[in-house]
Amino acid sequence: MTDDPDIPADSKLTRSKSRWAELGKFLTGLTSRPADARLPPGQHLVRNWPVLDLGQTPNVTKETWRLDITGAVDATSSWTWNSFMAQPQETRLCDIHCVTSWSRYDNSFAGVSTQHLLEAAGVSDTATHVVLHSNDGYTTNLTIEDFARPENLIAHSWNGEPLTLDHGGPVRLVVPHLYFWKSAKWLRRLDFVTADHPGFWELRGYHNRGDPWEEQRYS
Ligand SMILES: Nc1nc2c(c(=O)[nH]1)N[C@H]1C(S)=C(S)[C@@H](COP(=O)(O)O)O[C@H]1N2
Ligand SMILES: [Mo]
Repeated sequence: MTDDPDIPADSKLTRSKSRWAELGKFLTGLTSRPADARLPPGQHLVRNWPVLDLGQTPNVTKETWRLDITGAVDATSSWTWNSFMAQPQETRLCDIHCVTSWSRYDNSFAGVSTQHLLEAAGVSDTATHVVLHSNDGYTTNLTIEDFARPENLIAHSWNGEPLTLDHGGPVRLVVPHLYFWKSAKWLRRLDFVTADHPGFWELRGYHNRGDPWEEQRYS
């Protein structure tokens, strides 16, 4: 059923993941990726880390930061910095692919896995999507299966240092398998929903999913 050692065999998430596997939900996009490819089509490599956002940098501190978890959940909850840092912490290496065509290799992010959040927050089996809400008013949408990928992090650090404000500190999402606009900076609220609600860029001509290996840039 599962061979992921982080997931208890009987958990709600495991049951959900088993159902998704039966439905073949994970068998999209990446199947067309050449075995030896690292740079997706149309991308070029950069060594710096560009800053891209709506230009409204909210000044959120660890003390004032809250992450609300709402919608299709057992009970609405809100994480403070201390309760967030008390969750199991992971460090993961990933490549970043921005839809504006830059890619950056070998980024080490640290934080809490989205799989852990789904468990800890008691997200309902009825949730099909999540809408990420940020302190700058930005929103973006993900399916639950894209949100639940084992490499995704709710991240507070990059390459061993706290995330700078420019890059979404104190806390941002990191979803490496999709274009980086899905990785919301200045995370404020996760709203689990039972229908799709396109976000800021998705309502403005960008692809609803954004798989760089399929070049899903525009809708
Ligand atoms: N809150 C918020 N998150 C955001 C954005 C934004 O404008 N606001 N821009 C997105 C886009 S388009 C990109 S490419 C990445 C850029 O992240 P970076 O500035 O850390 O490289 O953040 C994404 N997350
Ligand atoms: Mo972007």
